Amino acid sequence: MNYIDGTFVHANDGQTLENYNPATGKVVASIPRSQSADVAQAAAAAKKAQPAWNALSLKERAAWLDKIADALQEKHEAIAQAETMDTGKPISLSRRVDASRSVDNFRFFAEFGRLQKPMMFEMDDAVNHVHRNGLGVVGLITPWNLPLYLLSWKVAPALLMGNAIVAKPSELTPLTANILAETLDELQVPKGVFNLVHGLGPEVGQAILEDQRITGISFTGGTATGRIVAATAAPLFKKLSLELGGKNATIVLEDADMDQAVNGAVRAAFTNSGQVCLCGSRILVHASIASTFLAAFVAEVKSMTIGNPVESSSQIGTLISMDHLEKVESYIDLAVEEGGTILTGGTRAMTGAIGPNPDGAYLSPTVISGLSHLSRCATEEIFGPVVTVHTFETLEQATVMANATEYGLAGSIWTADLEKGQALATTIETGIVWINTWLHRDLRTPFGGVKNSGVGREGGQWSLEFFSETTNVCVMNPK
Ligand code: TXE
Repeated sequence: MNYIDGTFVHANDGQTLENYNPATGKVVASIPRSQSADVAQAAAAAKKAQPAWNALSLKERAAWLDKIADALQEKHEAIAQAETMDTGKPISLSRRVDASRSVDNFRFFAEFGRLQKPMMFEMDDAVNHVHRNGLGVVGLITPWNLPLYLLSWKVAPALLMGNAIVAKPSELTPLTANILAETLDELQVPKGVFNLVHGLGPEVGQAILEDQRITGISFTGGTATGRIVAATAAPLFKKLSLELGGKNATIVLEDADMDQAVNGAVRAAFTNSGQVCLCGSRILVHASIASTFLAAFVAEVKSMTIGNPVESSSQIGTLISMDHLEKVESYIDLAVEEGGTILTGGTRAMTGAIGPNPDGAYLSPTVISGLSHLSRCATEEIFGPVVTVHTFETLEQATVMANATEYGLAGSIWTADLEKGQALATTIETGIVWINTWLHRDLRTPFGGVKNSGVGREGGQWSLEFFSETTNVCVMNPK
């Protein structure tokens, strides 16, 4: 159901969309296929509710975030189960990452809000006071790979800074957004402050982009969609945050701790079946250690348990959909055409505790070598359990190879020489680099990409700045 002005409602015209479990191919829910009329109602409700919400103090809104965190914590298992049913990701991952981080996002921004100090700039003869207010109504558009994790990453700072929200989750993964709406409803968050409108990107998403009452858009999704978002929203002078795709390099230097590097590279490549924008989908390894590294890497990949996502033992579940599976497979075919060698994987893995399920979008983790670092498979975002491996001789070559894509989101460097690692990190065109780790997050730090990976940063102060407008009041000292 949509959640508009504090009420759960169907789409105005009653249309629906079916929502599938990618592990079984079965329909698990039906959601509204909303249109611009539904968005208009949500935007109107948000616009009405926003001034009173904005009038609360930062501390009062932070207290709301704490309540939301507490309530979501109680639903931790329900959230994990819903996320696994919607995405096909292993339940252990949904528990450890999706459900936990959704709670943490609210908890973090509550605490971070309380730490904010009044901003003042003194002059010889005057004092400037910087006031921050919410932007107004913000549109939050989120993808399917980390549904509640990414939605809550936007909802929490947006609420904290005094905004009212019109949110649209991916049509492929609507379930946990509903849990969030139910939670806010149970807590009696003022009506209209949070509105949820389900439906398709070109219909609901587009209407959010175009609605004049919505003054800021925070979008996470594919780069191609990001281009449409920017083209629609920029001429309307909406504030825009774009978190887009990635084609991140895992760079293994000759002095790396081999076990640590192999383990890290496997995690970076195959977490959530490679469907994380931060995934290390290209491994650049120093030629002198390439054969040792590759042997250990392939052995570890082969040992991963592919299975029914609801089983705690499964390390790899399904991809998001059969359509996406076919897209990823087309890249594997292309890799072979481009001269690559498949070292492991590349096949549908119809396994799991429930027995082979040809309707499940299972694909075994795939490692490809022998491709040019400029090949399509090594430069385009595949967003699946596919990693290409390339070798380099010098750090300069590693930099050139790492930078040879249109993307610039993240990367990791594995080395025993932290100074060398840090120097190399500064040569990579990217928003985030990890050294001897991957996806190790401090929520205060800036998160986002350069080049076609996006515009702007999220996290800590960056999120607060995005979701607010400042007014500088300059007060002349009395004579
Ligand atoms: O994402 P979309 P898709 C990448 C990945 C994947 C590709 C496409 O490579 O294969 O993007 O995935 C909404 N106006 N990433 O098709 O379409 C849509 O309904 C407004 C990387 O699922 O970008 C959904 O809510 N909104 C990424 C959201 O945009 C529109 C995570 C994202 O969907 C819209 C997911 C429109 N015209 C995919 N069209 C990451 N960076 O993590 C669609 N949407």
